[in-house]
Amino acid sequence: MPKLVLTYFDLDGSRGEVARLAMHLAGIAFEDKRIAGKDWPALRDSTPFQSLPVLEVDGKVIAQSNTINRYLGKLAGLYPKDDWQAARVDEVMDAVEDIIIMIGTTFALEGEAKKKAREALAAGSIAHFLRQFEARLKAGGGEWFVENRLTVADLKCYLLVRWLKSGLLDHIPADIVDKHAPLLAKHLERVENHPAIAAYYAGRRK
Ligand SMILES: N[C@@H](CCC(=O)N[C@@H](CS)C(=O)NCC(=O)O)C(=O)O
Repeated sequence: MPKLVLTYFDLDGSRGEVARLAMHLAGIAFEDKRIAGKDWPALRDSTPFQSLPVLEVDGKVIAQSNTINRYLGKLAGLYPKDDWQAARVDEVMDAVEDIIIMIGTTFALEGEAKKKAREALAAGSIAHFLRQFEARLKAGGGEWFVENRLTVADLKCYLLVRWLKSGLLDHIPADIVDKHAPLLAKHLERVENHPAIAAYYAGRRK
């Protein structure tokens, strides 16, 4: 196994968290380098695309979260070997990324402008994407997206759903997932109750 160092912000979610969960699930040793917001400006230009996460593999650096998720998914046995199943995993991960970007654009807005943009997103793209994810989960058998087992697609979607249901996003109703994609709400519980994931977050709370 190569020497792995994952650099991401010091938060238990968002773009760097799939990589952490995948490595914990597979019992792969890695350095979990967590960056405080105040230290980011000094680090920014030393990263390949002025963003995190980045992964060092035996001293070589690779960026872009879904690229990292695929690479680690392969190391962790959480990514299909079959090209078509792999494409189905990629489709979910890239669509989740699209939604994260759409929500991200609203963070710079304030007051009524933010409210309008978030409400439009909730009624439009978020609802639509959730229904599409639900359909893919159903097509995969209802429990996991592909191959009847947990893959990095499940981790990526789980983190989005957890964020949407958290109530932390003003003007995006916390019941949006239950309303449009009840199978995804159950999927969140399935991932959260996975013994390795439950143990990981129990450890993080200590
Ligand atoms: N396409 C990139 C986007 C990375 C990205 O925007 N990361 C955010 C954190 S989730 C970041 O580094 N923000 C700090 C900044 O843009 O200055 C990926 O998927 O890794």
